[in-house]
Amino acid sequence: MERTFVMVKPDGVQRGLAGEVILRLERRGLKLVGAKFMQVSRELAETHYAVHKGKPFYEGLVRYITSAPVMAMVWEGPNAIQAVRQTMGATRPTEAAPGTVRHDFALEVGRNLTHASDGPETAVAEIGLWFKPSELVSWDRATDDWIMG
Ligand code: DAT
Ligand code: MG
Repeated sequence: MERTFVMVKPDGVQRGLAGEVILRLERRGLKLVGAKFMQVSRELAETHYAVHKGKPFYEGLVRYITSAPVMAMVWEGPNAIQAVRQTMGATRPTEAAPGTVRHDFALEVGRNLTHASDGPETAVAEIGLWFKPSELVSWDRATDDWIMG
């Protein structure tokens, strides 16, 4: 079973779309194993986006992500990383497929609503950065057998 880090960014929270994002991941069959509503510190933002340091959009990205609260989450399921990235859509909302969160609710890359880990290594690193092990809950869901064969 795979886990991935997902965040509803400040624009998503401000626009009342946190529930919409959760709804879509729940309906997909993914299982929530951790969540916290929080204000992101500059230090955490810089660590999370370290790979983008030096790029022209980096400063704006850090300012955006620290500008207001976010909903940080960990979701679990078979191929969770790929499934969540697919549900969120392409980084640029105008390139995201219809039916994806970024297509359906966003217009600009700098306000693209969500973050999701992009691979197994980044998922492990991001989950460890944002959550303590004790903040993650392994639980049996009554519908698991109907979602996973
Ligand atoms: P993703 O969030 O789809 O994993 P990414 O890791 O390439 O995309 O970039 C992280 C975030 O940085 C992205 O969600 C929005 C912002 N970003 C990326 N490219 C950008 C650009 N050319 N201009 C402005 N913001 C950008
Ligand atoms: Mg990324």
